[in-house]
Formats: sequence, C-alpha cells, structure tokens
Amino acid sequence: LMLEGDLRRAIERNEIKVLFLPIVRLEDRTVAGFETLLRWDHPKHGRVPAQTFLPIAEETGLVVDLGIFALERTAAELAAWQAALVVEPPIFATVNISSRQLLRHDLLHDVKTVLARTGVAPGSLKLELTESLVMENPEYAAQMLARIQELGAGLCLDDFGTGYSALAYLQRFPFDTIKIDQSFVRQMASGRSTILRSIVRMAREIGLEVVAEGAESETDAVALAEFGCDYAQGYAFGEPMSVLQARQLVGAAP
Ligand code: G
Ligand code: G
Ligand code: NA
Ligand code: MN
Repeated sequence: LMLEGDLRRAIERNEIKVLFLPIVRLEDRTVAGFETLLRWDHPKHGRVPAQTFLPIAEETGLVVDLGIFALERTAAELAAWQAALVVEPPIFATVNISSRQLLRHDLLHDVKTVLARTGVAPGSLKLELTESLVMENPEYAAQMLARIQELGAGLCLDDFGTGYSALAYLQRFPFDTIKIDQSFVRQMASGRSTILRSIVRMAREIGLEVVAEGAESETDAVALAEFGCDYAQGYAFGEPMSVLQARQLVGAAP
C-alpha cells in the first residue's frame, strides 16, 4: 500500500501524534483522565485517521512500534502531571492495545519497561482492550492480563456490549473498568436506556468502574450520571486534544 513505506518512517519524522481525549468524573465534572489516540500528520496527505493507518500497521507489524511509542509518550506525560499536581486519585490515561501487541508480542515486557522508567502511580496507566480482542484467545489473554495487572497497570475493557461475551464470563479477566460502547449511549439518547442501565448495574455489582463513551450533550451527561456511570467521555466534554492542551486542562502547564 502507498502509505506503508511512509509509515515506517513516520515515527522518526515526528509525524505520529498522541492526542488526549478527556474522561470526566460525572460526580463533580472534573477531568479524571484521558484516552490517548494516535494521529498521523502526513506531509502530503494531511491528517490520516487511525482507522486508515492502524490496519496497515497491524498487518505489517508496525503496530508494535506504534504501540510502544503510545505507551512511552503517555506514561511520560502522566509522570509529569503526577509530579506537578497533587490530586487523589491521580489522573489516569488509557492506551489502546491492538491484537498483535497482546497476542503476538511481548506486551508484558513493554509495560514493565515503561512503568519502571516513569514510575507512574499504580493503576494510573491503563491498557484499553476491546472485547473482541480478548475473545480472540481468551485463555491466553486472561493469563497475560493477570501478569500485566500484577505489574501495576490498570485494565479497561473497551466497546463493552458489542460482542457476545457476558459480563459474568469477563469476570475471569482482571479488568478494573469497562467502557460502554457508544451505541448504547445513542440508544439512551433516543429513549431506550434499558440495556445501558443493566450493564451499569451488573458492572458495579462485580466491582468494576464504568466509563460511558460518546457522550455528546449535556442531556447525555446528566442521564449517564443518573444511571450510575462513574465517568464519561465524548464531545460533551471535549474532543481529542494535543498534549499541550491536555496539560492546560489538568493545570499542569508550565
Ligand atoms: O480517534 P479515531 O476515531 O481515529 O480512532 C479510531 C480507532 O482507532 C479507535 O477504535 C481507537 O481505539 C483506535 N486507536 C486510536 N489510537 C490507537 C492506538 O494507539 N492503538 C490502537 N491499537 N488503536 C488506536
Ligand atoms: O474505538 P474507540 O472507542 O477507541 O474510538 C474512540 C473514537 O471515538 C475516537 O476516534 C474519538 O475521536 C471518537 N469520539 C470521541 N468522542 C466522541 C463522541 O462524543 N461522539 C462520537 N461520535 N465519536 C466520539
Ligand atoms: Na478505545
Ligand atoms: Mn471504544
């Protein structure tokens, strides 16, 4: 593919950016953390969305390097915030993990290295994995994730509700947080909140924190709080922003 050769050099050329999507604590509307998202600012093609280059990266294996890059940048930023700010609990960040990184690469080693190098607060660097990814190889994924959790990383189950796995089944995995897929938030916004409410209730009963994704309005935010979600992200609270904007938002700008 046309972009493949470029992608190999994109990291060295500083074209890959880590953006920060705010995650807000619904109880008091403070910024609790961020999901980090990769963007490619291509010199010719402009901003290339993750959906375009990540599948190429996954096929060629470059996703491993991109993943290490995202982990390193995110953890370094978290460490800076935690040094500059005294907030309890500390601000967290979640990094998306791809299939190859978890199932065909030594993710444990990458996480261990990054945590040791940065010394971020335990649990404040979270890995975000989709339900379909962990279900590709549930036995292996459960073992790996248990070892990663022992290192002190947090684990968030992304796009919850889009697959076929029951929450009860997913209790076998050491997730501390689930992120409810935005399709349920859209349903809720059009008056159908039954599934969302039951997911939240079950998650809370088994001790998981709940993030709702795709909160686009104040009405969404109020309803999600009322239904017991702990956190929400989405355009109601902010779009993916640069690291400098994120620093300002948390009050850690120099
Ligand atoms: O922000 P955007 O709509 O471009 O994100 C599209 C998809 O790309 C999302 O599903 C998001 O999870 C994924 N994505 C963004 N950044 C990363 C990353 O660093 N690693 C992986 N594996 N996926 C990412
Ligand atoms: O697959 P994943 O959930 O990781 O993807 C997150 C994607 O959702 C990012 O591309 C981000 O830009 C996008 N996003 C964030 N907030 C909203 C929102 O409120 N509405 C919609 N439609 N997309 C959002
Ligand atoms: Na995600
Ligand atoms: Mn998601």
